[in-house]
Amino acid sequence: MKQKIKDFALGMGVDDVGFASVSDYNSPRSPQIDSIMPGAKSIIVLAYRELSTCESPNMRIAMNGRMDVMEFSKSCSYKLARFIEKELNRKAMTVGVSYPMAMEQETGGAVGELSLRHAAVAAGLGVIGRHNLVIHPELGTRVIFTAVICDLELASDPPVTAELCIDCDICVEACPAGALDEEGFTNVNKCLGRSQPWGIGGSIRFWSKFVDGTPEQQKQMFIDPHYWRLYQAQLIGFQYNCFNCMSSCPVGQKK
Ligand code: B12
Repeated sequence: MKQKIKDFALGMGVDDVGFASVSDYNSPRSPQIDSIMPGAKSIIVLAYRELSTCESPNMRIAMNGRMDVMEFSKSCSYKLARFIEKELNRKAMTVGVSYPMAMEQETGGAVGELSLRHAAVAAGLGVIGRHNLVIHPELGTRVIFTAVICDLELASDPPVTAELCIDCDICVEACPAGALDEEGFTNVNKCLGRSQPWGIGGSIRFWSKFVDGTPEQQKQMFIDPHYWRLYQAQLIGFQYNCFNCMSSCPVGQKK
């Protein structure tokens, strides 16, 4: 059964596939799987190579590469879930790259429904590196995940036991926000402030200033490119302005 699912996924162009039994998924800060899908038995994790766009000094090009993966992955997850429902006659639910996300005060809007890093590690797709990202044995750090949760009983794939992170600390030095200074923990506020300047923080700051401004100041704020960037981000979704921890990692990269 696992081979049938794997062949289907790889046939669509997914780079790698891993299986995790729900009992092997342990992400203490994430919601219980049952709250997403009662009766879920397994998580199928799909891995996609991030293009070299993440190296571009032009952040629109870097983000466009991410949006390509997101669009492609959406179609792959959906097709795999349909395959499980139509061909295997079982229930399946998809988990996307990043959003929609719970926007609750308790989580600070920074906890996904399913932790794809914990799921990927449980599904034998890699190990966590110094940058708190999953390093895949072949794709290195340049890997993005989605998942399909289903009620098929599938055994977990063997975990990756090799220590893939080479402790070079290049990611730590490359982080412009110092968000990785403390080992085993990404400082969310530091990362967000630098990586999503047109995200919720930027939006709140803009509108808070706007409501206190005079009509002339408000007019100036609307003709400032900062507002145009906020506007664009709101139209097309989360816009990352930094990929350094991912692109600087030398593991698995061609010289
Ligand atoms: C919210 C979020 C963020 C928040 C971070 C919140 C957080 N602390 O996790 C912000 C906006 C800061 C962020 C930044 C980035 N993100 Co992000 N993010 C997510 C998202 C949507 C949810 C993560 C979540 O639920 N976190 C809450 C809980 C689970 O985290 P936690 O337990 O506190 O995790 C900490 C530790 O436990 C440890 N950790 C995490 N997983 C595991 C697993 C094991 C086994 C162990 C031992 C430890 C460990 O790392 C964390 C350090 O604070 C996921 C998608 C998803 N649904 O999983 C993508 C995701 C984690 N992001 C991803 C990426 C690529 C990025 C960025 C590079 C941004 C970019 N330009 O793309 C940076 C990287 C920052 C970094 N180096 O840590 C990828 C990671 C891919 C990979 N190879 O690992 C994911 C999986 C998206 C995807 N579908 O591929 N992200």
